[in-house]
Amino acid sequence: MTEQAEQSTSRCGFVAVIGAPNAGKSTLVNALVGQKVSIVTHKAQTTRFQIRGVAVRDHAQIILVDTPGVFAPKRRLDRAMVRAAWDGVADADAVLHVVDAAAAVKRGASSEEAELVAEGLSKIRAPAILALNKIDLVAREALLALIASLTEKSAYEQVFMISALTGDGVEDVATSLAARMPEGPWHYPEDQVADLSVRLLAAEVTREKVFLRLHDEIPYAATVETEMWTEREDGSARVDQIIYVSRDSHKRIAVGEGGRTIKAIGQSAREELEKMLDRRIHLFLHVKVVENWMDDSRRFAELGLDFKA
Ligand SMILES: Nc1nc2c(ncn2[C@@H]2O[C@H](COP(=O)(O)OP(=O)(O)OP(=O)(O)O)[C@@H](O)[C@H]2O)c(=O)[nH]1
Ligand SMILES: [Mg+2]
Repeated sequence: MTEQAEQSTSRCGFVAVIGAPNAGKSTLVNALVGQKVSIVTHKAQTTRFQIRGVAVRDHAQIILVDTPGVFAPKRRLDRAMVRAAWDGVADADAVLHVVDAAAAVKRGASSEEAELVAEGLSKIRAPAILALNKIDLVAREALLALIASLTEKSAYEQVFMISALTGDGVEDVATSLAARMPEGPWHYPEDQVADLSVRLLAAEVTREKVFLRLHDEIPYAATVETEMWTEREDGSARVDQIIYVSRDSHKRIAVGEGGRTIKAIGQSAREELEKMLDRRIHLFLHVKVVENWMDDSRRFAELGLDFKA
């Protein structure tokens, strides 16, 4: 094949990955990309802004737009997150709707979130694909009833039963998405898997550890910023980050007795970051109390969130 002919077969497009909080959207994006680009926790509302992961299959570059979960928003940050989720859908070539099958079977397919997603899907032009996720937790018979009720609510071009965690069915989703990408040149270089800056990625990794280590209300009211990134001559980097919390009492919990909690958060964040970047990192974490960071429009803008959503 000549170079020209090979180029003409290249395809590239956007896939918006949407669904209720905790459905497994980020886990699926990571599985499709083949490495971690978006943080994952057992808590709802982990992803706060759009994250692009890049998967390549059959000459097609599939740009997966991981989005915050769709739910009925109450706070300003919530509203901006839900807006960011739907913004990802507007220009997409396909929409991948991820549903937590285990949760849906337990409580019945309909929920406020399910209704919100169904309503949103009814307004879009791009073809929607349903990925019924977490099938490792559900009996096959229960899935059929669930599919019947979900396909009644929205028109899907295809339905997949998958486990983003074990990888079961994930390649079938990849093949389907690749075939749906329009012809055109690739947006990203061959070896690029994500498009967030290393500073933001590092902040996200630490936020994941904050979510995993601290319980209840603190994670939702906390944010992480990379303040400084200093390259060292020996090839390592010094990374200074601030964990912002909204109250003194939260700061005490985040730091922990004798600094034990913050040390553990720092250690696991550093280990993960070193693995992801394949280099040595010296991570310095500081905890600061800022009462109203959630009402700071600058912070929203940095994450591509709409302050007035
Ligand atoms: N058993 C099982 N657990 C899964 C599967 N996929 C994801 N999970 C778990 O579900 C939880 C939520 O996963 P995430 O990928 O963070 O979900 P999300 O939809 O991105 O959540 P938000 O960003 O909060 O909207 C994590 O604890 C995952 O490990 C799966 O196929 N099977
Ligand atoms: Mg997520």
